[in-house]
Amino acid sequence: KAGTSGEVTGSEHLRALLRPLDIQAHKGSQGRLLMVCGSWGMAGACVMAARAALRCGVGLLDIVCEERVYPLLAGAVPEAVFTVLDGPDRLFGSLKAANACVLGCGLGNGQESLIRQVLGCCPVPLVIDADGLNFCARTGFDLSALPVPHVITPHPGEAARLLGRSVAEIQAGRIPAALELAKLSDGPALLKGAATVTARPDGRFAINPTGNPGMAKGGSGDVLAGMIGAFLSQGAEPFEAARGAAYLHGLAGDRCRDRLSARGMLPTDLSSELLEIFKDFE
Ligand code: NPW
Ligand code: AMP
Ligand code: MG
Repeated sequence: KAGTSGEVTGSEHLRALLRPLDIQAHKGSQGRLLMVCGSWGMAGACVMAARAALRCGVGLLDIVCEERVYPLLAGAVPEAVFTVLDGPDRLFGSLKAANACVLGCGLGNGQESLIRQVLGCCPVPLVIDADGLNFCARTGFDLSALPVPHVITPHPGEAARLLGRSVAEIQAGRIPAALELAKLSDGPALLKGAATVTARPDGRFAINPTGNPGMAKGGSGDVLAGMIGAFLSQGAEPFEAARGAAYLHGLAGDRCRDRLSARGMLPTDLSSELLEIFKDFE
């Protein structure tokens, strides 16, 4: 289509994201990421996103959550600092302290006011996934009006909701759908699935060559959202953070398949595999 141009993401794009650590690095210089994720019944989504972000090197991880999931999350992610929500003031304080925020994984559809507050007052770059996207589709929230850089990460079901189409229609034209999503949100849109497409509003897009059907398991997308959030919090440009994280996520998936089998590998294995990949980049 006129005005569009695509390329395949390669290891050079990942290398550009994985800058060597400064000898003077301290936890305050390695990215401070806030997660507004997880709810009763879906605490695991937050745990998987959080662990993936930590494996990508964030210096500080903050998690905002409801009181009843706090004990679960705190037990599973001891590195994180928690804010148990009891009002908008505390939420704003957490957002202001962060360098980036991940919104939506495992939030469910009962957290409208929390999502509205984050979208309304977040002063830092945002990754919007899962129920953050479902909220926008349901309420017609205008993503293009967000005043901060933002990346949206729909799977084909979420993309169908955002564009008011069927999953089959999205899958029949994945590149045009990703480009349309990028225009709709006025920011990078990452359409997940085999051959993930990351598109920009200006018509440029990247196809991801890594990944396999062993990743088609609940939780894989939560891992990816945490990884993108980590790179954003470390100062990466949003499109580069998204396409580089997709490549890394798929590479971890391919290595897990080779080591563990496509059938048996789990989303949590992806985060562990990152350790081995990073050793090759250091
Ligand atoms: P169908 O069936 O083909 O019409 P939902 P969710 C479609 C959290 N999680 N190719 C497909 O539609 C998430 O973070 C929590 C084609 C499918 O049925 C969310 O907050 C976990 N179609 C929440 O759960 C682990 C595809 O979308 C439908 C497709 C709901 O998220 C799991 C499902 O989408 C989960 O991550 C593809 N590649 N991918 C936890 N442990 O806490 C998706 N579809 O209804 O948005 O449900 O993705 O599970
Ligand atoms: P979600 O549906 O949000 O859990 O996201 C699933 C993640 O797994 C996305 O990053 C997908 O791109 C990836 N994934 C799922 N199925 C496949 C597949 N068949 N090939 C490659 N990647 C996949
Ligand atoms: Mg998901």
